[in-house]
Amino acid sequence: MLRIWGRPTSTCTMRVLWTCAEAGVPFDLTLASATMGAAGHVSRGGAAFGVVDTPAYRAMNPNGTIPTIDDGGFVLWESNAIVGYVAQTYAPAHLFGADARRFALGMQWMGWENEHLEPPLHTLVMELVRLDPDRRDASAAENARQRAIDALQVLDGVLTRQPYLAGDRFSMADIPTGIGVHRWLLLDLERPPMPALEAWHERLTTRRGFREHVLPADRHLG
Ligand SMILES: N[C@@H](CCC(=O)N[C@@H](CS)C(=O)NCC(=O)O)C(=O)O
Repeated sequence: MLRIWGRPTSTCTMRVLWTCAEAGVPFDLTLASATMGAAGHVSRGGAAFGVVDTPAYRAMNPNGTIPTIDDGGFVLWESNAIVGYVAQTYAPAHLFGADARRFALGMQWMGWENEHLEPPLHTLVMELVRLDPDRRDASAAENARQRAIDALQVLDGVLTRQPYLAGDRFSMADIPTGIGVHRWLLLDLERPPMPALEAWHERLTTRRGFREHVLPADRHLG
């Protein structure tokens, strides 16, 4: 069985969990993290799940980050690489139409998400939720809000012309981006309306893998 190390509250881990659900791949999840545990973020006084600092884990993933997978002895880290691997190996037709161009569009949007959406979202979660109020920086939060809006307008523009990011049907391109947008919509801040983006997000919320691994409120903002 595919083994996954990570935590269900990490957007990077969620990408892998949702992809496995889409692909129908059973998995065994070992809770692992240096920064969060059952009681939330360590900055709130709770203990982290750990595991990531053990020699055995570092031998698999020298970064000490999550997620990592082991599929029958094949070890892989970097969540988007894992999404691509699971899609290629277990569900090419479902996750990219078994088409090289649609696969490449998936890689494009996953790389874009890491580059343009993930950094401002990380800042917003830290500044609005996780840091002690006396350590927060309002101008960093506002700057991140603006950067997130700029990025999301790119998505909204594409989604006014097509229902999904790689075209007319759901694909792996929608997974990391959909998780980022879901988190954005949960944050307590001012958001300009983006109707095409919101309608796409609504479509994603009907998927079983999304409902199981992304929708639960306790996966976010803890
Ligand atoms: N680009 C890497 C990022 C890995 C990463 O930084 N993961 C975060 C969670 S999203 C992490 O390890 N956080 C610290 C922890 O929980 O120990 C990926 O996509 O896998």
